[in-house]
Amino acid sequence: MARFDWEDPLRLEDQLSEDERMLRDGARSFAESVLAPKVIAAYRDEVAEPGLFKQMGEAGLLGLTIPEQYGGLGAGYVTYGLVAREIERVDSGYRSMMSVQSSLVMYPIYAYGSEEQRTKYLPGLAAGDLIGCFGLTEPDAGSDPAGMKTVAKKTDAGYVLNGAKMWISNAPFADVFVVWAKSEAHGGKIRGFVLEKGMDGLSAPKIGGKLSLRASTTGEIVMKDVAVGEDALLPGVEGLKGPFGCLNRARYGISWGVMGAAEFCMEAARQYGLDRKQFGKPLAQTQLYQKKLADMLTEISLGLQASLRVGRLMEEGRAAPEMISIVKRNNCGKALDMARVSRDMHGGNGIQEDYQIMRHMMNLETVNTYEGTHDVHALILGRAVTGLQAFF
Ligand code: TGC
Ligand code: FAD
Repeated sequence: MARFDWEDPLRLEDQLSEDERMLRDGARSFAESVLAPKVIAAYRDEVAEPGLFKQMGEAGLLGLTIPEQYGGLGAGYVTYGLVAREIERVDSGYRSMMSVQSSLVMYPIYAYGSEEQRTKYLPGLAAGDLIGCFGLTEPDAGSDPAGMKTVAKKTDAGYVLNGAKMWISNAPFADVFVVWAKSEAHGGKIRGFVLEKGMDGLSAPKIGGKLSLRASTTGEIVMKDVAVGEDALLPGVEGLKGPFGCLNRARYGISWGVMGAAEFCMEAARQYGLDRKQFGKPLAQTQLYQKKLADMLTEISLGLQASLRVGRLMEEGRAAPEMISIVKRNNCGKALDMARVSRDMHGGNGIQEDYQIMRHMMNLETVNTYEGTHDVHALILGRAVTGLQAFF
């Protein structure tokens, strides 16, 4: 009879290559040595840490899937997911910093950019010398990005952009802004533009007052007559499939990342239950406590297997966006539930920053909302099942 290992219940380890395990272990060691020691204070004090990008770049964590000639590692999507899991085991905000840079800034420049744009930006972004952000959401266009108001008007020299983006990760300290706008010269179709810090009319004020994802800095992007040359346009894509192509990759990474946060919450609850005695015995020896751990173990095992499957299909070029909706939606929703349960299992201590559960719980509220809310992914899947779209 095979032995059961609660730390690897469905033998995920056996399904990974040696290279995948090696890069995963490197990310774990970075997360434990660099990120974990600072996260409690960073979250409490809402510390902006642009310097972390350089450290992530040196550790090879930025643009993992981008070919080596542009500074990436040319790694597969399973590696990317495994790394997201390790970083988010510490904090969703740190994973956000990394995944925006990799999937939402480097990927579109690589996939839709000209050769000049690739060579100009990608090596610096991979090294963490440049920091990127991705502007799709607007104050009046969140779940419905087609309703965006940002416009690009054609001029003799290039384009002039006007508009405002909202809730943009990394924006206040970004050097490179991938921004999506309706281009009048292209029949009002959505096009991508690469803007740079310091351009006249471009600003990125910080959004304060967040009670979630506080270790990641979020801002607006305000564009007032920002004039750019023709070389700022991403030539390779037109329409919403441009930003959605990037979101597919980021959403997939999130599906792994949140499982890392959930694993942290589950392992903490297990240890707490073994250590804490009430009514003369460890909490972990009660039926209710064990049921909660069994539910968590089950959801995490299934969530990881599903993400692994989608990652392999992505590597084979056979992943449909709806598959990504399944894992983004289910893993985020389940991770949030698990963090709430773990918070409860820690009793009063569960609200303390030292136990770290409440921080994960608060972060996961954001992760359940961004990159398509839980309900928006339900509607994407509902449309696939019925053939009827229920968005409007
Ligand atoms: P719809 O008619 O469905 O599609 C319009 C065009 O886009 C194509 N498309 C996709 N292409 C590639 N991948 C996908 N996943 C795609 N989904 C759609 C589609 O084929 C079509 O192409 P074409 O050539 O026919 O024009 O568009 P819709 O307007 O009805 O969309 C509806 C909906 C709700 C699915 C979509 O708008 C949606 O997903 N909304 C959620 C918005 C969202 O996810 N925003 C994320 C902002 S970025 C962010 O949150 C970053 S946080 C990062 C961090 O800090 O970690
Ligand atoms: P809304 O779209 O107004 O949704 C509000 C509620 O209505 C939700 O519950 C939603 O599910 C529901 N809803 C919407 N439409 C329907 C419908 N048709 N039927 C039923 N229910 C519906 N965006 C970027 O572009 N770049 C970033 O880097 C970025 N980073 C972010 C970082 C943080 C910390 C946060 C909080 C957000 C970030 N976002 C970013 C924005 C994020 O993607 C949006 O918040 C998200 O897409 C939801 O949009 P909204 O906030 O406008 O909510």
